[in-house]
Amino acid sequence: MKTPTYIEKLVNWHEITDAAVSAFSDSAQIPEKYIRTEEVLDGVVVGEDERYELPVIDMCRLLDPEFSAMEIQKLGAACRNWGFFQLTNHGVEEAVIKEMKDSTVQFFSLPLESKRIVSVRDNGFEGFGHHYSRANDKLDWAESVILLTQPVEARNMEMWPRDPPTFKNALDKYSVETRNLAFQLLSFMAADLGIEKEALQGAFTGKRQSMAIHYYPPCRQPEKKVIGITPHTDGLGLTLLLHVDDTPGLQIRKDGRWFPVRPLPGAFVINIAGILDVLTNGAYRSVEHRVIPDTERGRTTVVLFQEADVEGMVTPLPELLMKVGGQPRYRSIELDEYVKGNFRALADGTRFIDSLKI
Ligand SMILES: O=C(O)CCC(=O)C(=O)O
Repeated sequence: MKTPTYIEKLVNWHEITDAAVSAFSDSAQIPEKYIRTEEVLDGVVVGEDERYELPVIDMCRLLDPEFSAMEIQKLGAACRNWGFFQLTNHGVEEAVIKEMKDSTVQFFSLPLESKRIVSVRDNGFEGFGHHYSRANDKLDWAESVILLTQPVEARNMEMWPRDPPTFKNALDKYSVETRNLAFQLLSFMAADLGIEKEALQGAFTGKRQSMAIHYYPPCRQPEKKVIGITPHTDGLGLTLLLHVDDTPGLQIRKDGRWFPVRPLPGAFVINIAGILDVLTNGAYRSVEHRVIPDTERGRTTVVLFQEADVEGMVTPLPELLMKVGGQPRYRSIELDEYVKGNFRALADGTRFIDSLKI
């Protein structure tokens, strides 16, 4: 199956070379193209000494009639104020998660030539490599694989790793479980927004899901400032992130400061992406985040992106506007145009949904 044309030529991919692998393996010599001093120093990082709590939502409480209303309120506050939360007791089968984690670790442990069998090709967006920013041609301190996972007919199986042999099955199952989890969460978000769950879920039904797996090697020279993922906001609908290990690194920008996420064992990190921000007419916020590599330990994550639209448009949900009698805060735009604009903005380091604000 051909790569969807809407992303062609828009994602900047860079091949992982032997030189990158050797820089990653001991970080003794860090090539100039990875050094991002200004970006790393932009904004204060909240330190260990400051007490702060990123929201934690408990799925068991969402499902328990006794606590559900309270937990839904907490969920709504997390989506409005932070755009991020950790989700505990999510109910995704442990065996599915384990197989996905193991397969991801095994893939990244392969020699470069084995990983390069699924290197990104020509103008495609799926496969192995690392992305870079068009604005300054700088590289992230990471290697990644991006794949389209749903709908099943849209999968480009040539780009799915064959090694380890468990990978395809693991991702297939994981993709279904995470989609189901996303839909369950959307029903509680709808309750918080005061609309029928079908209105919100409907925007996600049958839509694309894609996956990124990332490996961030340690960077043993902290004074050489490198970035695991350049600051960005996610463009699609809802993002579900799984920490494969307990290495921290993800930071969320709030009120001009970076808040490090302390991964809770077994939890997902969920965040609001641009389309959901627009669907909720700005009630839920898609928030900037970045990854700073650890100085000692590598970090691996599995990230799932659920896309959404309303009859091909990225637009505030009519049900929501009717309910609050509010004015749309964003102008409507066709999904394909939105995705193109979003990728262009990502490469330029800007935020596309800001350009849709009325
Ligand atoms: O790996 C992470 O912690 C963040 C990944 C991310 O932001 C992304 O894939 O867009």
